[in-house]
Amino acid sequence: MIRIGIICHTGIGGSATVACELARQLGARGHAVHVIGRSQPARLNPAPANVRFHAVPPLALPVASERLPTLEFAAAVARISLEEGLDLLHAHYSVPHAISAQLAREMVRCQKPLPVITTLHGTDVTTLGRDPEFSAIARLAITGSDAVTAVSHSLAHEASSLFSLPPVPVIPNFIDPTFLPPTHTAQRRPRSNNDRQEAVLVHVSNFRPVKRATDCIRILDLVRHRHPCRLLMVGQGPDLPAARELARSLGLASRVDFVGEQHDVAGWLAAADILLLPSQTEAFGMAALEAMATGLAVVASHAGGLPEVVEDGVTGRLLPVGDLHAMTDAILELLKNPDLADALAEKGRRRARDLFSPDHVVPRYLDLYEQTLTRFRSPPPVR
Ligand code: GMT
Repeated sequence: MIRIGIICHTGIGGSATVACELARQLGARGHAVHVIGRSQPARLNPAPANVRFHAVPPLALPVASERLPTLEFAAAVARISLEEGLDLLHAHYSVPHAISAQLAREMVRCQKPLPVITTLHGTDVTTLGRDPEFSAIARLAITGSDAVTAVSHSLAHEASSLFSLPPVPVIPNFIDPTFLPPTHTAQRRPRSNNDRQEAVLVHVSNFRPVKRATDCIRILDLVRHRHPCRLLMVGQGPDLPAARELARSLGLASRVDFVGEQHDVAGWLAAADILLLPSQTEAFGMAALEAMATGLAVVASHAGGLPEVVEDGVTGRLLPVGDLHAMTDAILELLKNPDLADALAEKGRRRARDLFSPDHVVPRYLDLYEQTLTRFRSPPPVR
């Protein structure tokens, strides 16, 4: 049994989903898991077997008007590591969580060895790694970790070339098919040959500029002239007002439902025909995997790690970033050919189950934990 501290974001983003589901899976395999984050994630309430959540509150320090999240996390992680006798820390995102974990490792060094394993999720490399001010800290977060993984080959290559690192091992994200309540699959929208049936597109994201959420509105505008169609926009973030305004100015307000952040993403996916993910880049694209697992064809950008998740022409369609006409044509082809859409959806479901199931992925994390602990416990070579 390994005592594992998982440090992660606790919202509804993909990295939080993966970290919480990893905690659940490790707990189910008999390991003691302590998830450390800002606020109780809905996915861990009620807490699964052998999993405990520890909230890190903001520090009320009269001399510092600024927030100090990295230090707040470091102090909490060091304390929890000693109280709970943790064997290792697994940080999700290099900045800030790997930095906090490394500070905690140094704070407890005299009392216990505490290796830090870091999983890179995307913007910690693709955005921070290119930022002239932050790239040095992003690099330190990676090189100071005792083991590093990336969620896709695309991200691993980018990290190694940006920071001149040896190859970074890849452990992909996963989805637990049993976590999707059976009613969702049972309620899957029936496809129809009827050309006049209104199709439903769905987009799920945090509406950051990298998601190109306004592309979804423009694509709806192109599709609806050739097929009755509406669009579900699930999530919220900086580009939400621009997406709303674009929908209004194109006369599409009544065809777009902005439903905000939703915990039951699977339920919204099941109410749609096609997932639309026109991102500038995605390290992995958790929304695409969730769509595949719920039996939905995906139309997405050919960018980042998406081709590792969605097989073009087999489980969905991947088109060049920003090519709205190609995405529109791909959607229309699927809407006009429900058998093709069903075939893609079925292959997507199988791909999710065969390549991205917990049983495929979780043992790889456990192997890495064991290897790292062995390395830490063995005495240093005699010189
Ligand atoms: O996409 C985001 O901006 C959120 C971020 C997150 O914290 O979940 O997503 C990143 O990590 C996910 C989980 O590994 C990946 O599925 C997303 O592709 C990745 N986002 C980007 O690379 C833009």
